[in-house]
Amino acid sequence: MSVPLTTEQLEAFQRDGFVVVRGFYEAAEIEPIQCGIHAIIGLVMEEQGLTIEQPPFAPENFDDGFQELIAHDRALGGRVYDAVKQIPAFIRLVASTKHEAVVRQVRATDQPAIAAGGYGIRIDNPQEEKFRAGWHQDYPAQIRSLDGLVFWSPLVAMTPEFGPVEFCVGSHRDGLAPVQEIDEANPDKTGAYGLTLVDEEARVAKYKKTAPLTEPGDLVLVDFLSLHRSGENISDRSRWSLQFRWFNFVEPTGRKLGWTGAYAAGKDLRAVHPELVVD
Ligand SMILES: O=C(O)CCC(=O)C(=O)O
Repeated sequence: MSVPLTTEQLEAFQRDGFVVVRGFYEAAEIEPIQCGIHAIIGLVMEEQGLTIEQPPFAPENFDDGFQELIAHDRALGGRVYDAVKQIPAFIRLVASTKHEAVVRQVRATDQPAIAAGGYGIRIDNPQEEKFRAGWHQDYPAQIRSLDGLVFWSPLVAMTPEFGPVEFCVGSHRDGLAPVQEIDEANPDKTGAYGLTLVDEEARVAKYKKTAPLTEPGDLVLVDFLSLHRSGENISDRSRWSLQFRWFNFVEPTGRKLGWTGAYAAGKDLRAVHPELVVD
């Protein structure tokens, strides 16, 4: 069996609920995605008749012009967001044999699975709250299997100003956390974004926090039960990142539930896991 993670990386993942794997992806896997994003931004500008300057593609400036585009019309950001997850190089990476090998190794399974609708490219815009993920575990938002995994990777070099993802170290070991379906402080957050932890402050207070700074090509592998949240982007550029979610067909809870999805699959968490949702 292929073992992509070292013994140290595997131990760190099991202990902390996440692990950073530097240089997991090659430039040849990442750059075609950045290049596709650059092209889509250009096509949207052209279609809108905008004369925003867009330099030729380079991996460092693949999103040049995007801030001007969303300043002109924020809805065009949504158009780009929906389009970029249909870039062939991105879809090729979703089903990468590298991901499959990690799931096989980490979950000791012969039946890895890709979470339908569980992949995408986040665009965390400067100073925007609506789509910022608060403290959460991925399982209630995705279901599929209790031992699912998130493969998270940045398309821009992370700095503290970008608001890197923050983790509660070791929180996966305390199991599933109950949730409410409304974020009282942010009532415009809906679906998975509206899920908030019950007694959030007390729950997260007990863990050490860390927010690793990563580069394009690095992987952050995250356990579906790990508590984490988006940082605040206080820079003047959008924070672009890849998410791929895989799960395990053999895990008993997922199997019992028929590997159902949640919000992205149009399913109601309350119908599947009533004990998890508190009024
Ligand atoms: O990128 C982020 O800010 C959050 C990502 C996240 O929560 C996830 O992929 O589950």
